[in-house]
Amino acid sequence: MNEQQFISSDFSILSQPLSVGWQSPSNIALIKYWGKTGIQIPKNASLSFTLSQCATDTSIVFSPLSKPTRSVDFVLIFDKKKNTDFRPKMIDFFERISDYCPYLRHYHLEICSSNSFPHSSGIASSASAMSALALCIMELEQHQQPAMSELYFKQKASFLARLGSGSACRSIEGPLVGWGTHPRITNSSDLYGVVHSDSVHPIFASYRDTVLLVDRGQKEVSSTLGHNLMNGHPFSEQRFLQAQDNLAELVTALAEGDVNTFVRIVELEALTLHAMMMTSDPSFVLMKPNTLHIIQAVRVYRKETGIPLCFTLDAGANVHLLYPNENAEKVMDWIENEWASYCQNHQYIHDRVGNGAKKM
Ligand code: 2P0
Repeated sequence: MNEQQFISSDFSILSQPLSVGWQSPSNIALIKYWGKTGIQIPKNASLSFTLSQCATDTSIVFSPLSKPTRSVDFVLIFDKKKNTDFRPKMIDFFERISDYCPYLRHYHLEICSSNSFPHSSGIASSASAMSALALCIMELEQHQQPAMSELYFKQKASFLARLGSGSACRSIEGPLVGWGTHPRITNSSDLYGVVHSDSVHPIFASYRDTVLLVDRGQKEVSSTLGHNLMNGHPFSEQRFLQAQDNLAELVTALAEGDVNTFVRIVELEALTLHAMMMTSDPSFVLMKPNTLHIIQAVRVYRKETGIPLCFTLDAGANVHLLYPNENAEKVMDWIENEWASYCQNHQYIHDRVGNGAKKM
């Protein structure tokens, strides 16, 4: 597939309003995407677990207009209130996808959205939000072109989501999604995410992710700024090569059920992401003291119990704890007893690996 194949040219505008709705989950990268080129083309391949509890619900009513507008005509209701904060990002998104979805200018869009996780929790919502939006748009496109294949529907949804926010292209399906060309991910592409469908040991199909909300504050570094800091970074080229190697090693570990290698690579990826930000110019320290407390305790806990609990991080202070389902009871007790007090307002979210977005 290349970009041209995602241009919709043969469509007929619906005569009646259409209501659609999708629930899309967040995802957590095991191999991190950090550094991009062109329009949302990743510098290295990434691989993520799709989550299930942390999700965005979006519904759209597409009402046909008597004549097309110059730009997409929309109103956004977020958490039941009219929202203008996200408007600039949405305008950029509609602009970016306009060549691929020219039909959008023939409708008024009433978009209603809400997150299942607490507002301003510090959990990145752009992945779940942009993927839910892209799926709603694809459902309209499918009504206009009923012969569309399921494969095209998902690929284009991921392609559009990527143009909204890179990591969003990994939130359409699950449980493991790769994005970025890589020899070990079958049919991988820089343009959209694909399910990592090769052999994966059952232990990873039911993995748990508990997100410890260490810091609920505003993101200190926007992802756009963060990705840009990789341009001209003295270690970036080496990092991009390392990510490709780490992904290859992780794919083997996933197939073999090798949890020790999984733990080593996943933690290395998280710390490398933060190391890149600490060594960029300007530099950023996004971990908080409690982030480090938790990281150290995870390593001690693993040594003492033999349970393969590990951590990963996004571009912020919150910690994702990853562990097999079979250890869930013990790890959840440990979290409640030891770590709840380190989280802001005692907040943490128990999540698990999921299978992707659902139609509402
Ligand atoms: C990831 N992150 O792979 C990495 C790891 C955060 C840390 O992708 O500029 O919001 O919209 O393409 O996807 C966050 O960046 O960036 C991200 P844009 P995005 O999940």
